[in-house]
Amino acid sequence: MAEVQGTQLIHKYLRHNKKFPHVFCPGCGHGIVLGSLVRSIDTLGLPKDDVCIVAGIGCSGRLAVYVDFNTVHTTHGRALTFATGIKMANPKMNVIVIMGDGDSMAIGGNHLIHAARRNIGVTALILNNNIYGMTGGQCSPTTPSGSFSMTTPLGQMEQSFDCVELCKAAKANYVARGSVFHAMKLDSMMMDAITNPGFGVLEIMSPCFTQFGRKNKFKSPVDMYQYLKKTVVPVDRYNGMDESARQGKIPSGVFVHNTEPGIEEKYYAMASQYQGGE
Ligand SMILES: Cc1ncc(C[n+]2csc(CCOP(=O)(O)OP(=O)(O)O)c2C)c(N)n1
Ligand code: SF4
Repeated sequence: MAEVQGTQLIHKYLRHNKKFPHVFCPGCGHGIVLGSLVRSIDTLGLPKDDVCIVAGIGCSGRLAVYVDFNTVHTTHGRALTFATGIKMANPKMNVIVIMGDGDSMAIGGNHLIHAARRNIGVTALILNNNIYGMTGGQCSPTTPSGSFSMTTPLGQMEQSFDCVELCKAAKANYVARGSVFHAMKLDSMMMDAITNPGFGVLEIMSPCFTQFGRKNKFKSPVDMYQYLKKTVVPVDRYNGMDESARQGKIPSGVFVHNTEPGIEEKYYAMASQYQGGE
């Protein structure tokens, strides 16, 4: 049954006869995000023409290439700027932005905090693999302190960003974190994020064995999924833990759930007022 549904979704939503085979390495988490995205849009019943996927550059950015919606594969770090323009021009469009941790929090970090501050009505999916995957494994703003990368061969000396805390501080309307190990929960968070008004962020922990795992003593991609199973815990459980039990754990769930309308709604309401509408 699930297999039949999977085949139907492939035919309905993927550019299966044009853009495949895909570029993802065996065990890459990004393909699971792609599955979750397609299932979520299908379950929500959004017409394909009412969805626009905007992505930056990176392995994560490739997701936009594979799906048969309105899609824009933009420049590294600038996906949110394109998405902002699309949403302001066409507020009825469901605009979903896909970025890596490098894309969203390094080169595009300024756009992330201002999209949150502005409350533009787009959904940002941040695929966090703790590394620059596509370009060979340089450290990113979420590479944990002490871990190894191509540019930190003796261990990362800098602190890392916590995406959820960053977006909370920047006043995003909706902030959640999931993982590709918990795929069913991911589907429901993704639907929640897509349907919530204003700026929504869903951070998704998505392993990259090729560029991060191998350098950090993971034996295989499976080892990385087992790590997610052990370390990603529901936020309620996390909040009930003492400080020592929290060490190494990643809280998951919904952290902010406001329903403030996006700036595009306020803008059009104001425009109509000044054009003599109300
Ligand atoms: C303006 C610009 N700077 C740098 C690059 C090179 N570049 C392409 S992808 C990438 C990093 C991708 O890492 P991330 O955003 O974390 O995505 P991932 O590949 O890990 O999914 C970089 C630095 C670029 N294409 N354009
Ligand atoms: S390099 Fe990493 S992020 Fe890129 S496809 Fe391979 S496993 Fe995925």
